[in-house]
Amino acid sequence: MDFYQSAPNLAEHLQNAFTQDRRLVGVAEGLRRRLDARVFQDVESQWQRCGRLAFTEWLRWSELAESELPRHIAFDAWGKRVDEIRMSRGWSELEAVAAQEGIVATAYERKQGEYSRVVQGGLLYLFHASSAFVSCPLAMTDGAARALELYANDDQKRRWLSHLLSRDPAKFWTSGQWMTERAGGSDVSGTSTLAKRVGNEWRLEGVKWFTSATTSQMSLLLARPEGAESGSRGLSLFALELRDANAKLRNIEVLRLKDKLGTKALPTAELRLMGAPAELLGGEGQGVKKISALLNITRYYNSVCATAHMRRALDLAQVYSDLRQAFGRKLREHPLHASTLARLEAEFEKCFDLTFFIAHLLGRDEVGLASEDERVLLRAMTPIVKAYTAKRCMEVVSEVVEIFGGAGYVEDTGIPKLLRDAQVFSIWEGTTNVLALDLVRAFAKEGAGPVLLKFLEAKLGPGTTGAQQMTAATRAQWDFCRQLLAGDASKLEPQARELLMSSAELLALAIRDHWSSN
Ligand code: MFK
Repeated sequence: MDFYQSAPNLAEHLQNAFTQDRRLVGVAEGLRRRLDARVFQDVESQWQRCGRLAFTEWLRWSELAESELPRHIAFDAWGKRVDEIRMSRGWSELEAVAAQEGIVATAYERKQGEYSRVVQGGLLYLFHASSAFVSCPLAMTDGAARALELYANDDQKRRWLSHLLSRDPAKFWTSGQWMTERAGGSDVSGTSTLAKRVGNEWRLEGVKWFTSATTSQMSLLLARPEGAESGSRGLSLFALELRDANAKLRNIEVLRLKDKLGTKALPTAELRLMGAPAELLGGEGQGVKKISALLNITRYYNSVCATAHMRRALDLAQVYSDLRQAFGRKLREHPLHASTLARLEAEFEKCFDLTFFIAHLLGRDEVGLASEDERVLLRAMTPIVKAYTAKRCMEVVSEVVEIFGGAGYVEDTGIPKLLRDAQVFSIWEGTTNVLALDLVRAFAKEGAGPVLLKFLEAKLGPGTTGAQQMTAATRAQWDFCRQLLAGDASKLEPQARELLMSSAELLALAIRDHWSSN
């Protein structure tokens, strides 16, 4: 009889993305000890429901969104410019799910106090890998909500936060974040979008080169008010509503959709602003500083999504290891295969622990409970964890492709897509080098070096359990970091990347027991 390999089926073999995930269950146990019983019960039952949906309904919607890619309809049949972005039903259903589950709202309702970001992180983590990258507009929506919370006036908050934080799909809006331009790229000092005063209004003119939430209802962006100085210091933060009451773009033209390596279901476009009406946020100036509030949230999302992406790839590899027989036994029964899987799981666990630790710090900061040291630690760990999880994600997913052998290289198994999508995490919201430089900025401007050193000393210094768990490799990283962190922050740049990666390894060891300790 002919042989056909059975495909790994997540719903059939693992049932629930929450209950089968030892790390997430560990966080839930930590929350059970820390939250009021009724509050915890609601979290647990929501995570359980989402864990089931992630392997069933949401997965089917995401597959539909991936098979019906976004289309830009520039003109109608009669030649009138319409600039419609046509999306799959799968995409709309997933946006509705995101609103209903309160993936953004949970962080602002703050029902779980300092743990609200952890609860939200769990929801996003369960959603991401079956979301066809609806997680991307959610990241920007959340970042926009944070920037509005910090910088908008009462009227702007009332008009916009009520949409961004809604759980009603009919009312829910997503927001874009438009920074990148043709000349500038990561260096926003080259921003050429001009903001002109026309009567009492601001009107924007320019081209935005990467806008990943083209179907959003609003966006935050950087522009230079007429007459403002050149360079990044002359930029201001603006918000605009993209569409009028008839859903027609307001003085915005879609130039084209990007043909990207991955994230194909996500409509990323080039846009021309032709006098688009906008509003200043928090007055003129300090645009980069203000949009950093948004960036730090989207970088946190990037960490959660990269970690979730790794988990999905590993789930498939784990199932396949039980299904596939080669050389006389299941893959899992081969010692080399088992040790390869164990190494990948260990990489994933470090990423998971770092990500849910910063979720806790972020939640503490947002409810005003973080100490000054914790605030600075969060500032330094945000770029560290973003860059580290992105790089590990690519390595782990690439190994998973290998685990599937030839099948991993064939498109309709769905495995190659995982690798293409993994590459985005190290580019989106700042490349590894941009983040290493952001870490140096945190050292130079916020004194993050001594704070990080003090934190690591307390967890890994002589006599601690962390010290006993150190391997020769982490001990060498510890010596390297100690020397650099105690030195002159202005000389760190050439070694900033090694410093970031080594700090991540040490931090992962330091906070490994965060959820199991009391
Ligand atoms: C999933 C879908 C993917 C779809 C495809 C995606 C492909 C890629 C698409 C994209 O374009 S994503 C967007 C990528 N772009 C970025 O993430 C921006 C990268 N560049 C940076 O992050 C630069 O470091 C930065 C623009 C911030 C540098 O700008 P500046 O003006 O040269 O920085 P400067 O002068 O050091 O900082 C200005 C102020 O902001 C300072 O405060 P003060 O005014 O008080 O001195 C800084 O301390 C503050 N600041 C900067 N970064 C900060 C920050 N504060 C807090 N946190 C930060 N992270």
